[in-house]
Amino acid sequence: HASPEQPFNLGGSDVADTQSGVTDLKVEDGIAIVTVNNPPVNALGAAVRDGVAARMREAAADPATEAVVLICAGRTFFAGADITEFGKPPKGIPLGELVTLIEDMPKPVVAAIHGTALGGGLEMALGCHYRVAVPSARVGLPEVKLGILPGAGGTQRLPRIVGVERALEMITSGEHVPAPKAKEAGLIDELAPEEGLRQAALDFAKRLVAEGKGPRKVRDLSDKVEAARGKPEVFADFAKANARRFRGFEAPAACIEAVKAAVELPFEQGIAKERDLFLKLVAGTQSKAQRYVFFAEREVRKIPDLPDDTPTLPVNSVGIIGAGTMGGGIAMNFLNAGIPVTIVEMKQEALDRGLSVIRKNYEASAAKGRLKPEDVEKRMSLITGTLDFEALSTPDLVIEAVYENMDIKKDVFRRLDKIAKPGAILASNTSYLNVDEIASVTSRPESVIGMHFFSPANVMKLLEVVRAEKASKEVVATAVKLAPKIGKIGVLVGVCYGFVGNRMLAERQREANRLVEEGAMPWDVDRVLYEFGLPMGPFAMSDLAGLDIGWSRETSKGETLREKLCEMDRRGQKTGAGFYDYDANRKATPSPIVEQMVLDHSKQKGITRRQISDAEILERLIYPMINEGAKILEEGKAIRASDIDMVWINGYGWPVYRGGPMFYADTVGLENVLARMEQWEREIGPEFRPSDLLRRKVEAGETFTGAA
Ligand code: T1G
Repeated sequence: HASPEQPFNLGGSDVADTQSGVTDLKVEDGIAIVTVNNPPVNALGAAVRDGVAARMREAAADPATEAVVLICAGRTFFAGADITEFGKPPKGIPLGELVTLIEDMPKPVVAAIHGTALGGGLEMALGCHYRVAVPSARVGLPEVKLGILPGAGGTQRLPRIVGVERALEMITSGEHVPAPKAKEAGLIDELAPEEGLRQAALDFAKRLVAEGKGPRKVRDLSDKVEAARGKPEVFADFAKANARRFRGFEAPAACIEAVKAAVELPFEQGIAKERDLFLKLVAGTQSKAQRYVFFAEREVRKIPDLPDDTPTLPVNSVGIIGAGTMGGGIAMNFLNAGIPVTIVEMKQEALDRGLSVIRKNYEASAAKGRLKPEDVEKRMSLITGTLDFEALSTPDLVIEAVYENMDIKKDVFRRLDKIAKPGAILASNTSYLNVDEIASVTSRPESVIGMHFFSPANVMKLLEVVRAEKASKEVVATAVKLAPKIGKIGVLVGVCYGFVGNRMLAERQREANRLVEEGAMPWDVDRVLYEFGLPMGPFAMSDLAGLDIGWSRETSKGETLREKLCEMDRRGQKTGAGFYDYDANRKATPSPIVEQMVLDHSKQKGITRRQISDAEILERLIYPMINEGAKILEEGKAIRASDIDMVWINGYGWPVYRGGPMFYADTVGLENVLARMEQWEREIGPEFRPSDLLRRKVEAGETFTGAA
């Protein structure tokens, strides 16, 4: 599709020639063509809205104009309201009023859609009387992903065209619907040739005039909303069926309420209801968090000393060492992007198992309809398994995913250094270890970098790109730019133990274990984090991963709860018991055995247990993470606070509606975090010493993100 470099070829020179930032009107054979050009995505900022309103009024007043075509230059039709305007004093004609102005035009208005008509963009198209699109176009109402809902009539007009159920799905998921499917749903009237949208829209408008077809207002269509009248269960059932997906979010429930208003209320009152719900959400913390995340996801690509035009190296082939869980998951990311992979193992049996797991994962996706069967074969055809280490002499990028042990990794890199082709990028998937030390055993430290994938590597979006000291700018820029190409959010981090994510996780883990010794039960800690919005707490996570990772009977000292559980063969879900007891369906219940073990454990350590409130549990788990994040920023191991938040949202499932640990700290108030850390430093120990940056921020009355 179109990209910033190659604007979509709409056909007709005038569209391409429209000056940036203006809204142009030209009349051809009685058809007024209103062209908008507001790069990069034709966001509906105040100037654009006022421009379109003025052109529409001109077209309405011009007796020579019999119909109107609304089209955008550049990459895409309107991609929505201008999100940067939110939270600022309103300027220009409100979007809802502009949509109504278009709908009330005395002459038929045709929307000509390419790229993505999203949010306010689709609402503009719904204000038009007819819609023509190229097959590659996509339409949607993704406001819910910003913690809001369509605020310019989308919740009232969409159900009138596609029906209530489909509208509920589209508005609460924010999905992008391809134009051909949108046409089947009645959203698009005609598909235009990819290279001839402008002419097709013009011809469509001329036919309307020739056939005497005037404006067709969506607001007047009522049969689909009337059909749902008197069936309140439709909305209750939808909410129930999606409760898990909506857990913790405020916007989806408001979306449902707005669509319900489209069914139960006259149009104008439905619009008023939508407005009320929108204003409440847009002012709320959740929407601020989700808008912050939208921009943070794009900020991560911006590296101060690596301008956009930094040269990069080609990555047309990838070698992976190790076909275990990580190696196989990593391979899938490249296969999904159509990049061939050579995967190397030491034993045939491990190689065969690794390849069969990859195939099974794809077949499972195909079984769920997420992948066409032919794509399974296509992806599997791109991977070559071998025991021959020499096969790594050709790939542009080699990633080792071997056992997390420095000596083993050094040995692998010594061997790689001897055979990898000149200029190849040599990456380690290490989650903690010092990448500078790994680079030091090679003759090409400028080519060595960390690429830390998160398990399951084919699912988690986070990729920590670890910037080794001697890595060249080209190698770093290549790895950062590679991330979005393989569907990852790539965050550039510095070399330190655990980089950003796991270094902060260690703080939470230590406090989780301490809280259980002091008086909480493992299930209390898990519940508090689950209710906060994380997918699961640390103890449930340990049971899932297996308590015996890195544990062995020979070396076990039987001191920690985890070691004691392993010694009792309570190794987690896989043994039916760990911190929790599991039934045949792996449903977890708190274990009386573990409860007794915890009480004994505290006694053994001479700790008098106490009742610990949920609030204290939450603070003790999260504030030390925030403090560690501040240290990471101070040490320059992350470029910006929002990068740390990207790590936690995309690597650990931190709830997007809370913006990430650093954004959350801003909502709590840094002075409160500081006060607690000082209290615990006095009461518990020096590990709670507040970071200098945290202290400085509080003294200066500053925040980490400036977005809360
Ligand atoms: N407002 C302001 N800036 C935007 C923007 C928007 N809506 N969409 C994108 N940008 C910027 C983005 O920050 C980036 O900036 C550049 O454009 C390219 O974006 C009333 C209230 C359209 C699919 O949620 O999904 O309408 O980093 O890197 O990958 O009901 O942008 O270059 O400086 O993402 O090709 C609803 C959001 C708004 C769509 C293109 N609309 N945008 O993806 O490029 S709320 C959305 C996207 C609303 C009404 C409500 C994607 C894209 P920079 P990009 P891309």
